[in-house]
Amino acid sequence: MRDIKDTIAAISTPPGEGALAVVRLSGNRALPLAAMAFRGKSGLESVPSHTLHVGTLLSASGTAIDTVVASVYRSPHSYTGEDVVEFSTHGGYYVARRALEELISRGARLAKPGEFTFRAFLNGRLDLAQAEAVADLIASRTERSHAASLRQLEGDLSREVKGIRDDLVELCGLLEVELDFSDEDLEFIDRREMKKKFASAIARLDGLLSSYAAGRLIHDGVRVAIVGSPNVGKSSLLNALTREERAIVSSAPGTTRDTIEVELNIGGILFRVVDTAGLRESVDDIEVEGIRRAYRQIRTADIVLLVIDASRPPIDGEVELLRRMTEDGTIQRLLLIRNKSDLPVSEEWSDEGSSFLDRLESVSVSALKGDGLDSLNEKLLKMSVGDTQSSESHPLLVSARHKDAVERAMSALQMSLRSLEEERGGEFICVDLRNSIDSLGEIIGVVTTDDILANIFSKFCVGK
Ligand SMILES: Nc1nc2c(ncn2[C@@H]2O[C@H](COP(=O)(O)OP(=O)(O)OP(=O)(O)O)[C@@H](O)[C@H]2O)c(=O)[nH]1
Ligand SMILES: [Mg+2]
Repeated sequence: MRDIKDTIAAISTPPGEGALAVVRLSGNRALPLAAMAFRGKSGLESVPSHTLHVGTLLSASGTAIDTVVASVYRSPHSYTGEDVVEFSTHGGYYVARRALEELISRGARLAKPGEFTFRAFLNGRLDLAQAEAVADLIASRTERSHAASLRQLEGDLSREVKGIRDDLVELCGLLEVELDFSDEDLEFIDRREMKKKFASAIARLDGLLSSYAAGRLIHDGVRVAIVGSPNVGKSSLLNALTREERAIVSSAPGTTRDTIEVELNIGGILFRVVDTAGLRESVDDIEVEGIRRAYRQIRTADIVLLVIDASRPPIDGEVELLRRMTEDGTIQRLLLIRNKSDLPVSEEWSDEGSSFLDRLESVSVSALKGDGLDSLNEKLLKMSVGDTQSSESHPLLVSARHKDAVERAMSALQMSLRSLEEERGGEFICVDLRNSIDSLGEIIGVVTTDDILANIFSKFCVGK
């Protein structure tokens, strides 16, 4: 994909019937290739950048394919930094494909996934974190994930990473000069001053790392598992949250077997809520499998909603089950749902044995009547993204790749600081400092490998 001599072409709109489709062309020969297939008032090769031209797209034999609008962007002022022509054709299954074939038969090459954005990266139009944000922006489905990817595209994260990296590069540079004069025992920067700079970089990296807990959930969505004993109203709760009869509800315990997943938008965040089989000892093979699946959901959930039927006393083994859940260190966040609040509360939930439940975050709801759902939604939001606001000034870390790089940068920086504190030689401080600089460089693409790039751009759609 690093070969940027070819002129590439692709359909940039999704397949299917629609009013318009866009066929995009980028590269050295984009203008002559487009001009060959286009008949309009002016020849496309000589028109100025950022202009639109109505005309006819022609096959090699001169027959008309479609009436189109050609948008012309000249290098370097285009998305890719190269000459770019975009043909807006009529939509549908045939026309855009036919137009693409025509451009390819005249010498363009079919673009690989993400290749336009890859060229934008190679030509310095975007850094790597910004290029990744393009894919995220396209994939975003809620207000908050959209806002996060837009901010990353605008360079929020890149600026912060570059700022920290520049400071470290400067430190490293001074240490290296010092090493060159090591015979003379000179110190170019005061060690106290240096420690301050380290502390500031560590604090900034720490800020990024701590934004990841919320950033990941904003980016990937929040997995919520609804669990509890049979018949407590788990499926009713799922239906109430979605305002749809999604899962079967019945008064017979053991109704739900398979897991049922729905997606909800709460406060601009995507929640993937899963209803599961009621947890109990069972000899029924299908139910046992359902319960196994329920436990799998519990292990992978970001938030577990532990549902009880507060209108009846605990059933056999239920208190024990609840206690196990609350003590299970693998469960990240637990919210107790006291369901059936439309009925009188059973006193037995206040017994000594159940007092540990009072220490849990909880909410009373009636899945049947829809009471308490607003407060449940509020708690879900607070437990997942806390107080992070979409407009907050600190950049968010949303991708596992970035978090991994920041973690490596942090541990190298801490090792470097230790060398400094132990008053070891400048070369020791520098080795780790350079590693830290490189890790940060991976985020914005100053340091990359073909593997990293292939991995990132292969996730794009063709035509972007
Ligand atoms: N009064 C009242 N009844 C409810 C409420 N929520 C659920 N129910 C009733 O409780 C019974 C069980 O509801 P489900 O939603 O099927 O319970 P479940 O936890 O999914 O049950 P399993 O799938 O068998 O584990 C049904 O008869 C519901 O109508 C509620 O808030 N108030
Ligand atoms: Mg159910």
